[in-house]
Amino acid sequence: MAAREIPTKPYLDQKPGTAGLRKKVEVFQQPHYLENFLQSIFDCAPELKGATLVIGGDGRYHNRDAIRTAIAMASANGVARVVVGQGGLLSTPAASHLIRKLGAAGGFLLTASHNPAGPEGDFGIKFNIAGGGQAGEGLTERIHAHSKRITHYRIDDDADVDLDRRATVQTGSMRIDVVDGVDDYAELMQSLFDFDRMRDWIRQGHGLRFDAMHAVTGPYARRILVEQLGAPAASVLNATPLEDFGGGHPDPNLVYGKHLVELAFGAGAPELVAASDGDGDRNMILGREIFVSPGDSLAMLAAHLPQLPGYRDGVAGIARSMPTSRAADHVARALKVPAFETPTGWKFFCNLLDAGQATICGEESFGTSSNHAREKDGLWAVLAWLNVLAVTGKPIAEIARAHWQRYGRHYYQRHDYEGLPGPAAEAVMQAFAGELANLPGQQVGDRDVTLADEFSYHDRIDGSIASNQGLRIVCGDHARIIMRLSGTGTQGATLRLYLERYEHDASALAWRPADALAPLAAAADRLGRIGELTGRRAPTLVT
Ligand code: VG1
Ligand code: CO
Repeated sequence: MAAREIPTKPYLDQKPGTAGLRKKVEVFQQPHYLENFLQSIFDCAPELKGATLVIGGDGRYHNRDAIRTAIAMASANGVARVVVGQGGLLSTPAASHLIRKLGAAGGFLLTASHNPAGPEGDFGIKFNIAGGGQAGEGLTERIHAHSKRITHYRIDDDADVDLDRRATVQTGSMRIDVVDGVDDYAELMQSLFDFDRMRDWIRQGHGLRFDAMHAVTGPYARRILVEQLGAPAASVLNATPLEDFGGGHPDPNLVYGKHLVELAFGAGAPELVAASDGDGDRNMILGREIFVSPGDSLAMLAAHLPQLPGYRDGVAGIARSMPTSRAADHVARALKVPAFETPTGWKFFCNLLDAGQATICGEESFGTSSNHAREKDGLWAVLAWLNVLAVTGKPIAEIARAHWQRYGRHYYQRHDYEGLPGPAAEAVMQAFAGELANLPGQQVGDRDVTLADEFSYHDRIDGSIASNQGLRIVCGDHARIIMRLSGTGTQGATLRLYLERYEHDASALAWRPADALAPLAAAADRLGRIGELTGRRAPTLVT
Protein backbone atom coordinates (compact mmCIF):
# COMPACT_ATOMS: atom_id res chain seq x y z
CA MET A 1 0.00 0.00 0.00
CA ALA A 2 1.40 3.37 -0.88
CA ALA A 3 0.44 6.80 0.34
CA ARG A 4 -3.24 7.25 1.12
CA GLU A 5 -5.39 10.32 1.61
CA ILE A 6 -7.55 10.02 4.69
CA PRO A 7 -10.54 12.32 5.19
CA THR A 8 -10.57 14.10 8.53
CA LYS A 9 -12.42 16.75 10.50
CA PRO A 10 -10.62 19.67 12.07
CA TYR A 11 -10.05 20.16 15.78
CA LEU A 12 -10.31 23.76 16.85
CA ASP A 13 -7.86 23.70 19.74
CA GLN A 14 -4.54 23.12 17.99
CA LYS A 15 -3.06 26.45 18.98
CA PRO A 16 0.61 26.22 19.98
CA GLY A 17 1.71 28.15 23.08
CA THR A 18 5.10 29.42 24.25
CA ALA A 19 6.83 26.25 23.04
CA GLY A 20 4.76 24.10 20.71
CA LEU A 21 1.43 22.34 21.04
CA ARG A 22 0.98 20.82 24.51
CA LYS A 23 -2.03 18.79 25.60
CA LYS A 24 -2.99 15.88 27.78
CA VAL A 25 -1.99 12.53 26.25
CA GLU A 26 -5.66 11.61 25.89
CA VAL A 27 -6.20 14.68 23.71
CA PHE A 28 -3.39 13.58 21.40
CA GLN A 29 -4.89 10.08 21.33
CA GLN A 30 -8.15 11.26 19.78
CA PRO A 31 -8.62 9.92 16.25
CA HIS A 32 -6.53 11.85 13.71
CA TYR A 33 -5.54 14.53 16.27
CA LEU A 34 -1.79 14.27 15.75
CA GLU A 35 -2.25 13.56 12.04
CA ASN A 36 -4.24 16.75 11.56
CA PHE A 37 -1.60 18.86 13.23
CA LEU A 38 1.28 17.24 11.35
CA GLN A 39 -0.52 17.60 8.02
CA SER A 40 -1.08 21.28 8.81
CA ILE A 41 2.68 21.62 9.25
CA PHE A 42 3.42 19.80 5.99
CA ASP A 43 0.91 21.99 4.17
CA CYS A 44 2.31 25.22 5.63
CA ALA A 45 5.97 24.27 5.25
CA PRO A 46 6.35 23.12 1.62
CA GLU A 47 10.14 23.31 2.02
CA LEU A 48 9.98 19.91 3.75
CA LYS A 49 9.23 18.27 0.41
CA GLY A 50 12.35 16.70 -1.06
CA ALA A 51 14.31 17.67 2.05
CA THR A 52 15.62 16.19 5.31
CA LEU A 53 13.47 16.12 8.43
CA VAL A 54 14.80 15.39 11.94
CA ILE A 55 12.49 13.56 14.37
CA GLY A 56 12.98 12.75 18.04
CA GLY A 57 11.48 13.21 21.44
CA ASP A 58 12.04 13.16 25.18
CA GLY A 59 11.01 9.51 25.50
CA ARG A 60 7.76 10.12 27.29
CA TYR A 61 4.66 7.96 26.92
CA HIS A 62 3.23 8.14 23.35
CA ASN A 63 6.63 9.18 21.94
CA ARG A 64 7.12 6.05 19.88
CA ASP A 65 3.58 5.93 18.48
CA ALA A 66 3.77 9.58 17.52
CA ILE A 67 7.15 9.12 15.84
CA ARG A 68 5.91 6.21 13.75
CA THR A 69 2.94 8.29 12.62
CA ALA A 70 5.24 11.21 11.81
CA ILE A 71 7.53 8.98 9.73
CA ALA A 72 4.61 7.49 7.78
CA MET A 73 3.24 10.96 7.09
CA ALA A 74 6.65 12.36 6.13
CA SER A 75 6.91 9.70 3.44
CA ALA A 76 3.43 10.43 2.11
CA ASN A 77 4.23 14.15 2.04
CA GLY A 78 7.34 13.79 -0.08
CA VAL A 79 10.09 14.18 2.51
CA ALA A 80 13.32 12.76 1.03
CA ARG A 81 15.05 11.73 4.24
CA VAL A 82 14.08 11.33 7.86
CA VAL A 83 16.75 11.24 10.56
CA VAL A 84 15.44 9.88 13.84
CA GLY A 85 17.17 9.32 17.18
CA GLN A 86 17.59 5.70 18.27
CA GLY A 87 14.78 4.67 20.58
CA GLY A 88 12.98 7.79 19.38
CA LEU A 89 15.18 9.85 21.70
CA LEU A 90 16.66 13.25 20.99
CA SER A 91 17.03 15.98 23.56
CA THR A 92 15.67 19.31 22.40
CA PRO A 93 19.13 20.92 22.02
CA ALA A 94 20.50 17.79 20.32
CA ALA A 95 17.64 17.90 17.82
CA SER A 96 18.29 21.58 17.18
CA HIS A 97 21.96 20.83 16.56
CA LEU A 98 21.17 17.91 14.25
CA ILE A 99 18.89 20.09 12.11
CA ARG A 100 21.72 22.60 11.78
CA LYS A 101 24.43 20.06 11.15
CA LEU A 102 22.50 18.13 8.51
CA GLY A 103 21.12 21.22 6.82
CA ALA A 104 17.66 19.76 7.42
CA ALA A 105 14.58 21.74 6.44
CA GLY A 106 13.08 21.19 9.87
CA GLY A 107 12.38 18.88 12.75
CA PHE A 108 9.58 17.48 14.85
CA LEU A 109 10.41 17.54 18.56
CA LEU A 110 8.00 15.41 20.55
CA THR A 111 7.99 16.77 24.05
CA ALA A 112 5.98 18.50 26.73
CA SER A 113 9.26 19.49 28.39
CA HIS A 114 9.12 19.09 32.17
CA ASN A 115 5.38 18.42 32.40
CA PRO A 116 4.66 15.02 33.97
CA ALA A 117 4.39 12.10 31.55
CA GLY A 118 2.51 8.82 31.32
CA PRO A 119 -1.02 7.98 30.13
CA GLU A 120 -2.49 10.64 32.43
CA GLY A 121 0.29 13.11 31.74
CA ASP A 122 1.07 15.54 28.97
CA PHE A 123 2.33 15.21 25.43
CA GLY A 124 3.48 17.82 22.97
CA ILE A 125 5.06 18.61 19.67
CA LYS A 126 7.22 21.44 18.45
CA PHE A 127 8.04 22.22 14.86
CA ASN A 128 11.54 23.59 14.37
CA ILE A 129 12.60 25.12 11.10
CA ALA A 130 15.83 25.11 9.08
CA GLY A 131 18.51 26.63 11.26
CA GLY A 132 17.26 24.68 14.26
CA GLY A 133 14.98 27.19 15.99
CA GLN A 134 11.28 26.93 16.76
CA ALA A 135 8.88 28.12 14.12
CA GLY A 136 8.18 31.81 14.61
CA GLU A 137 4.87 33.43 15.48
CA GLY A 138 3.77 33.98 11.87
CA LEU A 139 4.26 30.41 10.69
CA THR A 140 2.82 29.04 13.93
CA GLU A 141 -0.30 31.12 13.41
CA ARG A 142 -0.64 29.91 9.80
CA ILE A 143 -0.35 26.29 10.96
CA HIS A 144 -3.02 26.86 13.58
CA ALA A 145 -5.35 28.55 11.06
CA HIS A 146 -4.81 25.67 8.63
CA SER A 147 -5.60 23.09 11.31
CA LYS A 148 -9.04 24.65 11.69
CA ARG A 149 -10.04 23.90 8.11
CA ILE A 150 -8.13 20.73 7.31
CA THR A 151 -10.06 18.05 5.38
CA HIS A 152 -7.48 15.36 4.55
CA TYR A 153 -4.14 14.07 5.62
CA ARG A 154 -1.64 11.87 3.81
CA ILE A 155 -0.02 8.78 5.26
CA ASP A 156 2.10 5.92 3.95
CA ASP A 157 1.82 2.95 6.28
CA ASP A 158 4.69 1.16 4.51
CA ALA A 159 7.14 3.75 5.76
CA ASP A 160 8.04 2.20 9.06
CA VAL A 161 11.27 1.38 10.83
CA ASP A 162 12.62 -0.40 13.90
CA LEU A 163 13.41 2.59 16.10
CA ASP A 164 15.76 0.59 18.30
CA ARG A 165 18.24 -0.44 15.62
CA ARG A 166 20.70 2.01 14.17
CA ALA A 167 20.36 1.54 10.43
CA THR A 168 19.57 3.20 7.13
CA VAL A 169 16.40 1.98 5.48
CA GLN A 170 14.89 2.92 2.12
CA THR A 171 11.10 2.87 2.01
CA GLY A 172 9.55 3.91 -1.29
CA SER A 173 11.18 7.22 -2.15
CA MET A 174 12.20 8.09 1.39
CA ARG A 175 15.35 7.21 3.28
CA ILE A 176 15.20 6.72 7.03
CA ASP A 177 18.32 6.96 9.18
CA VAL A 178 18.05 5.77 12.77
CA VAL A 179 21.04 7.42 14.40
CA ASP A 180 22.65 7.54 17.82
CA GLY A 181 21.12 10.64 19.36
CA VAL A 182 24.17 11.44 21.48
CA ASP A 183 27.13 11.23 19.04
CA ASP A 184 26.79 14.56 17.26
CA TYR A 185 25.85 16.44 20.40
CA ALA A 186 28.82 15.07 22.34
CA GLU A 187 31.13 16.05 19.49
CA LEU A 188 29.71 19.57 19.54
CA MET A 189 30.32 19.89 23.29
CA GLN A 190 33.92 18.79 22.82
CA SER A 191 34.41 21.58 20.31
CA LEU A 192 33.15 24.19 22.79
CA PHE A 193 34.74 23.21 26.08
CA ASP A 194 38.15 22.29 27.40
CA PHE A 195 37.59 18.61 28.11
CA ASP A 196 41.21 18.07 29.21
CA ARG A 197 40.98 20.63 31.99
CA MET A 198 37.55 19.42 33.00
CA ARG A 199 38.87 15.86 33.17
CA ASP A 200 41.76 17.03 35.37
CA TRP A 201 39.38 18.90 37.64
CA ILE A 202 37.32 15.76 38.12
CA ARG A 203 40.42 13.61 38.57
CA GLN A 204 41.57 15.92 41.36
CA GLY A 205 38.56 14.69 43.28
CA HIS A 206 36.13 17.59 42.88
CA GLY A 207 32.72 16.02 43.19
CA LEU A 208 29.81 16.54 40.87
CA ARG A 209 26.26 15.25 40.70
CA PHE A 210 23.89 15.51 37.75
CA ASP A 211 20.26 14.41 37.99
CA ALA A 212 18.73 13.36 34.67
CA MET A 213 15.40 12.82 36.43
CA HIS A 214 14.62 9.70 34.38
CA ALA A 215 14.18 11.88 31.33
CA VAL A 216 16.08 12.33 28.10
CA THR A 217 19.47 13.63 29.33
CA GLY A 218 20.54 10.37 31.01
CA PRO A 219 22.35 8.94 27.97
CA TYR A 220 23.90 12.32 27.17
CA ALA A 221 25.18 12.85 30.70
CA ARG A 222 26.52 9.32 30.95
CA ARG A 223 28.42 9.59 27.72
CA ILE A 224 29.89 13.03 28.36
CA LEU A 225 30.34 13.23 32.12
CA VAL A 226 31.19 9.61 32.84
CA GLU A 227 32.70 8.12 29.68
CA GLN A 228 34.42 11.19 28.28
CA LEU A 229 35.22 13.24 31.36
CA GLY A 230 35.86 10.36 33.73
CA ALA A 231 33.36 11.21 36.46
CA PRO A 232 32.37 8.22 38.63
CA ALA A 233 29.22 6.50 37.31
CA ALA A 234 27.38 7.45 40.49
CA SER A 235 27.72 11.12 39.49
CA VAL A 236 24.73 10.75 37.17
CA LEU A 237 21.47 10.10 38.98
CA ASN A 238 18.30 8.66 37.43
CA ALA A 239 20.07 8.15 34.13
CA THR A 240 17.60 5.78 32.47
CA PRO A 241 14.87 7.52 30.47
CA LEU A 242 11.45 6.17 31.44
CA GLU A 243 8.12 6.68 29.71
CA ASP A 244 6.62 8.16 32.86
CA PHE A 245 9.84 9.83 34.06
CA GLY A 246 9.65 7.47 37.02
CA GLY A 247 6.44 9.19 38.12
CA GLY A 248 8.43 12.35 38.79
CA HIS A 249 8.25 15.93 37.69
CA PRO A 250 11.46 16.61 35.76
CA ASP A 251 11.42 20.34 36.29
CA PRO A 252 14.73 21.24 37.90
CA ASN A 253 13.93 24.07 40.27
CA LEU A 254 13.87 24.70 44.01
CA VAL A 255 10.67 22.71 44.44
CA TYR A 256 11.05 19.66 42.18
CA GLY A 257 14.80 19.67 42.70
CA LYS A 258 14.56 20.03 46.47
CA HIS A 259 16.58 16.85 47.03
CA LEU A 260 19.43 18.48 45.11
CA VAL A 261 19.24 21.61 47.23
CA GLU A 262 19.51 19.40 50.30
CA LEU A 263 22.48 17.64 48.78
CA ALA A 264 24.23 20.91 47.96
CA PHE A 265 23.60 22.37 51.41
CA GLY A 266 24.37 19.14 53.30
CA ALA A 267 27.57 17.74 54.72
CA GLY A 268 30.14 16.57 52.18
CA ALA A 269 28.33 18.29 49.32
CA PRO A 270 29.82 17.88 45.84
CA GLU A 271 31.18 21.04 44.29
CA LEU A 272 28.70 21.08 41.45
CA VAL A 273 25.13 19.80 41.72
CA ALA A 274 22.98 20.11 38.63
CA ALA A 275 19.94 18.80 36.81
CA SER A 276 18.07 19.10 33.56
CA ASP A 277 14.41 18.77 32.60
CA GLY A 278 12.30 16.30 30.61
CA ASP A 279 13.57 17.29 27.17
CA GLY A 280 17.02 18.47 28.24
CA ASP A 281 16.73 22.17 27.59
CA ARG A 282 16.57 23.48 31.18
CA ASN A 283 19.27 23.47 33.85
CA MET A 284 19.63 24.01 37.56
CA ILE A 285 23.02 24.90 39.02
CA LEU A 286 23.98 24.57 42.67
CA GLY A 287 27.32 24.71 44.42
CA ARG A 288 28.27 24.00 48.02
CA GLU A 289 25.77 25.97 50.04
CA ILE A 290 24.65 28.05 47.12
CA PHE A 291 21.85 28.02 44.59
CA VAL A 292 22.68 29.96 41.45
CA SER A 293 19.50 31.63 40.26
CA PRO A 294 19.04 31.33 36.49
CA GLY A 295 19.45 35.07 35.99
CA ASP A 296 22.71 35.01 37.93
CA SER A 297 23.86 31.94 36.05
CA LEU A 298 23.39 33.76 32.75
CA ALA A 299 25.33 36.77 34.04
CA MET A 300 28.16 34.74 35.56
CA LEU A 301 28.55 32.47 32.54
CA ALA A 302 28.54 35.50 30.24
CA ALA A 303 31.29 37.09 32.33
CA HIS A 304 33.46 33.96 32.06
CA LEU A 305 32.57 32.91 28.52
CA PRO A 306 35.66 34.32 26.78
CA GLN A 307 37.78 31.96 28.92
CA LEU A 308 36.13 28.91 27.34
CA PRO A 309 37.57 27.54 24.09
CA GLY A 310 34.43 27.84 21.95
CA TYR A 311 34.04 31.51 22.85
CA ARG A 312 37.57 32.86 22.60
CA ASP A 313 36.40 35.38 20.01
CA GLY A 314 34.40 37.03 22.74
CA VAL A 315 30.78 37.85 23.39
CA ALA A 316 28.91 39.75 20.67
CA GLY A 317 25.87 40.45 22.83
CA ILE A 318 23.78 39.06 25.68
CA ALA A 319 20.06 38.44 25.41
CA ARG A 320 17.51 37.67 28.12
CA SER A 321 13.77 37.40 28.24
CA MET A 322 11.95 40.38 29.73
CA PRO A 323 11.05 38.76 33.08
CA THR A 324 14.61 37.46 33.55
CA SER A 325 16.66 39.38 36.11
CA ARG A 326 18.75 42.19 34.72
CA ALA A 327 21.97 40.82 36.21
CA ALA A 328 23.27 40.02 32.72
CA ASP A 329 22.79 43.62 31.61
CA HIS A 330 25.57 44.72 33.98
CA VAL A 331 27.93 42.22 32.41
CA ALA A 332 27.00 43.41 28.92
CA ARG A 333 27.79 46.97 29.99
CA ALA A 334 31.16 45.92 31.38
CA LEU A 335 31.96 43.98 28.21
CA LYS A 336 30.71 46.93 26.14
CA VAL A 337 28.34 44.74 24.14
CA PRO A 338 24.60 45.12 23.59
CA ALA A 339 22.05 43.65 26.01
CA PHE A 340 18.78 42.51 24.41
CA GLU A 341 15.41 42.09 26.08
CA THR A 342 12.96 39.75 24.32
CA PRO A 343 9.58 38.22 25.18
CA THR A 344 9.36 34.91 27.03
CA GLY A 345 10.09 31.89 24.81
CA TRP A 346 13.32 30.81 23.20
CA LYS A 347 12.14 31.46 19.64
CA PHE A 348 12.62 35.20 20.15
CA PHE A 349 16.38 34.76 20.56
CA CYS A 350 16.88 32.98 17.26
CA ASN A 351 17.02 36.02 14.97
CA LEU A 352 19.62 37.64 17.23
CA LEU A 353 21.68 34.44 17.23
CA ASP A 354 21.38 34.02 13.46
CA ALA A 355 22.45 37.62 12.92
CA GLY A 356 25.49 37.11 15.15
CA GLN A 357 24.29 39.85 17.51
CA ALA A 358 23.96 37.66 20.61
CA THR A 359 26.34 34.95 21.79
CA ILE A 360 24.63 33.84 24.99
CA CYS A 361 20.94 33.95 25.99
CA GLY A 362 18.94 33.08 29.06
CA GLU A 363 15.54 32.90 30.67
CA GLU A 364 14.58 32.98 34.33
CA SER A 365 12.83 29.63 33.82
CA PHE A 366 16.13 27.77 34.15
CA GLY A 367 17.06 28.18 30.50
CA THR A 368 20.52 29.11 29.22
CA SER A 369 22.25 28.49 25.92
CA SER A 370 24.56 30.01 23.35
CA ASN A 371 24.92 30.41 19.62
CA HIS A 372 25.90 26.71 19.30
CA ALA A 373 22.20 25.77 18.98
CA ARG A 374 18.85 27.46 18.57
CA GLU A 375 17.26 26.03 21.70
CA LYS A 376 18.16 26.34 25.32
CA ASP A 377 20.52 23.64 26.42
CA GLY A 378 20.61 22.16 29.92
CA LEU A 379 23.72 20.03 29.65
CA TRP A 380 25.57 22.83 27.86
CA ALA A 381 25.02 25.07 30.89
CA VAL A 382 26.28 22.35 33.24
CA LEU A 383 29.38 21.77 31.12
CA ALA A 384 29.97 25.51 30.83
CA TRP A 385 29.93 25.80 34.63
CA LEU A 386 32.18 22.77 34.94
CA ASN A 387 34.62 24.40 32.57
CA VAL A 388 34.48 27.68 34.51
CA LEU A 389 35.22 25.79 37.73
CA ALA A 390 38.11 23.98 36.08
CA VAL A 391 39.58 27.20 34.68
CA THR A 392 39.17 29.37 37.76
CA GLY A 393 39.83 26.70 40.35
CA LYS A 394 37.31 28.47 42.58
CA PRO A 395 34.17 27.09 44.15
CA ILE A 396 30.82 28.38 42.91
CA ALA A 397 30.04 30.31 46.09
CA GLU A 398 33.25 32.28 45.72
CA ILE A 399 32.60 33.04 42.06
CA ALA A 400 29.13 34.27 42.98
CA ARG A 401 30.32 36.45 45.84
CA ALA A 402 32.98 38.08 43.68
CA HIS A 403 30.41 38.65 40.94
CA TRP A 404 27.97 40.35 43.32
CA GLN A 405 30.71 42.50 44.76
CA ARG A 406 31.64 43.76 41.37
CA TYR A 407 28.22 44.09 39.72
CA GLY A 408 25.75 44.16 42.61
CA ARG A 409 23.15 41.49 43.30
CA HIS A 410 19.72 40.97 41.76
CA TYR A 411 17.45 39.29 44.26
CA TYR A 412 14.93 37.37 42.25
CA GLN A 413 11.93 35.09 42.65
CA ARG A 414 9.11 33.79 40.52
CA HIS A 415 5.78 33.06 42.18
CA ASP A 416 3.45 30.76 40.24
CA TYR A 417 -0.26 30.44 40.90
CA GLU A 418 -1.06 27.23 39.07
CA GLY A 419 -4.34 25.64 38.05
CA LEU A 420 -6.42 28.80 38.41
CA PRO A 421 -9.79 29.10 36.72
CA GLY A 422 -9.17 31.12 33.54
CA PRO A 423 -11.48 33.99 34.53
CA ALA A 424 -9.77 34.43 37.93
CA ALA A 425 -6.34 34.66 36.30
CA GLU A 426 -7.68 37.13 33.73
CA ALA A 427 -9.22 39.20 36.50
CA VAL A 428 -5.88 39.55 38.27
CA MET A 429 -4.21 40.59 35.04
CA GLN A 430 -6.94 43.15 34.47
CA ALA A 431 -6.74 44.51 37.99
CA PHE A 432 -2.98 44.84 37.70
CA ALA A 433 -3.22 46.39 34.22
CA GLY A 434 -5.77 48.87 35.52
CA GLU A 435 -3.27 50.24 38.06
CA LEU A 436 -0.40 50.77 35.66
CA ALA A 437 -1.39 54.14 34.24
CA ASN A 438 -1.39 55.77 37.70
CA LEU A 439 1.87 54.34 38.92
CA PRO A 440 4.68 56.37 37.34
CA GLY A 441 5.73 58.98 39.89
CA GLN A 442 4.32 56.93 42.77
CA GLN A 443 6.22 54.52 44.97
CA VAL A 444 6.11 50.73 45.01
CA GLY A 445 8.08 48.87 47.69
CA ASP A 446 9.76 52.15 48.73
CA ARG A 447 10.99 52.86 45.25
CA ASP A 448 9.87 55.34 42.60
CA VAL A 449 8.07 53.81 39.66
CA THR A 450 9.69 54.98 36.44
CA LEU A 451 7.73 52.87 33.95
CA ALA A 452 4.57 50.77 34.05
CA ASP A 453 3.33 49.22 30.83
CA GLU A 454 2.55 46.15 28.81
CA PHE A 455 5.71 44.81 27.20
CA SER A 456 5.85 44.50 23.46
CA TYR A 457 8.84 43.59 21.39
CA HIS A 458 9.98 44.96 18.10
CA ASP A 459 12.28 42.47 16.40
CA ARG A 460 14.69 44.71 14.52
CA ILE A 461 15.90 41.88 12.35
CA ASP A 462 12.63 40.76 10.76
CA GLY A 463 10.57 43.81 11.67
CA SER A 464 7.91 41.79 13.48
CA ILE A 465 6.15 43.06 16.56
CA ALA A 466 5.03 40.84 19.44
CA SER A 467 2.59 42.61 21.70
CA ASN A 468 0.85 41.49 24.87
CA GLN A 469 4.03 40.03 26.34
CA GLY A 470 3.47 40.72 30.02
CA LEU A 471 2.72 43.58 32.40
CA ARG A 472 5.60 45.27 34.15
CA ILE A 473 6.30 47.87 36.78
CA VAL A 474 9.84 49.18 36.68
CA CYS A 475 11.48 51.22 39.43
CA GLY A 476 14.58 52.37 37.58
CA ASP A 477 17.45 49.99 38.19
CA HIS A 478 16.17 49.18 41.65
CA ALA A 479 13.22 46.87 41.22
CA ARG A 480 10.65 45.33 38.92
CA ILE A 481 7.35 43.54 39.30
CA ILE A 482 6.17 41.58 36.27
CA MET A 483 3.03 39.59 35.70
CA ARG A 484 2.01 37.35 32.83
CA LEU A 485 0.01 34.24 32.08
CA SER A 486 1.79 31.02 31.19
CA GLY A 487 1.54 29.73 27.64
CA THR A 488 2.64 26.15 28.28
CA GLY A 489 0.10 24.71 30.71
CA THR A 490 -2.49 22.08 29.87
CA GLN A 491 -4.83 22.57 32.80
CA GLY A 492 -6.46 25.81 33.90
CA ALA A 493 -4.42 28.99 33.89
CA THR A 494 -1.09 29.72 35.54
CA LEU A 495 -0.34 33.23 36.71
CA ARG A 496 3.34 34.06 36.95
CA LEU A 497 4.57 36.87 39.15
CA TYR A 498 8.22 37.85 38.80
CA LEU A 499 9.97 39.92 41.46
CA GLU A 500 13.36 41.56 41.15
CA ARG A 501 15.31 43.85 43.45
CA TYR A 502 18.80 45.17 42.90
CA GLU A 503 21.29 45.99 45.66
CA HIS A 504 24.94 46.92 45.29
CA ASP A 505 25.92 48.02 48.76
CA ALA A 506 28.42 45.59 50.28
CA SER A 507 26.20 45.21 53.34
CA ALA A 508 23.20 44.16 51.25
CA LEU A 509 24.59 41.23 49.30
CA ALA A 510 23.81 38.31 51.59
CA TRP A 511 20.11 38.59 52.33
CA ARG A 512 17.61 35.78 51.90
CA PRO A 513 15.82 36.38 48.59
CA ALA A 514 12.41 35.82 50.22
CA ASP A 515 13.12 38.58 52.76
CA ALA A 516 14.55 40.96 50.22
CA LEU A 517 11.51 40.53 47.99
CA ALA A 518 8.72 40.46 50.55
CA PRO A 519 7.80 44.16 50.14
CA LEU A 520 7.52 43.72 46.36
CA ALA A 521 5.40 40.58 46.78
CA ALA A 522 3.05 42.47 49.06
CA ALA A 523 2.80 45.34 46.58
CA ALA A 524 2.03 42.94 43.74
CA ASP A 525 -0.70 41.27 45.74
CA ARG A 526 -2.25 44.63 46.54
CA LEU A 527 -2.11 45.90 42.95
CA GLY A 528 -3.33 42.68 41.33
CA ARG A 529 -5.70 41.80 44.20
CA ILE A 530 -4.33 38.26 43.85
CA GLY A 531 -5.59 36.89 47.18
CA GLU A 532 -9.01 38.41 46.77
CA LEU A 533 -9.56 37.40 43.13
CA THR A 534 -8.08 33.91 43.25
CA GLY A 535 -8.87 32.90 46.82
CA ARG A 536 -5.24 31.79 47.15
CA ARG A 537 -3.23 32.83 50.16
CA ALA A 538 0.09 31.89 48.63
CA PRO A 539 1.60 30.84 45.34
CA THR A 540 1.67 27.11 44.52
CA LEU A 541 5.29 27.31 43.48
CA VAL A 542 8.13 29.66 44.32
CA THR A 543 11.42 29.39 42.46
C1 VG1 B 1 7.66 28.61 30.15
C2 VG1 B 1 8.80 29.52 30.58
C3 VG1 B 1 9.56 30.03 29.36
C4 VG1 B 1 10.05 28.83 28.54
C5 VG1 B 1 8.87 27.92 28.19
C6 VG1 B 1 9.31 26.66 27.49
O1 VG1 B 1 6.73 29.34 29.38
O2 VG1 B 1 8.31 30.61 31.32
O3 VG1 B 1 10.63 30.83 29.77
O4 VG1 B 1 10.68 29.25 27.36
O5 VG1 B 1 8.18 27.54 29.38
O6 VG1 B 1 10.26 25.95 28.24
P1 VG1 B 1 5.36 29.90 30.01
O7 VG1 B 1 4.62 30.51 28.86
O8 VG1 B 1 4.64 28.75 30.62
O9 VG1 B 1 5.76 30.89 31.05
V1 VG1 B 1 10.33 24.27 28.12
O10 VG1 B 1 11.63 23.75 28.97
O11 VG1 B 1 8.84 23.91 28.64
O12 VG1 B 1 10.42 23.89 26.45
CO1 CO C 1 12.13 21.82 28.52
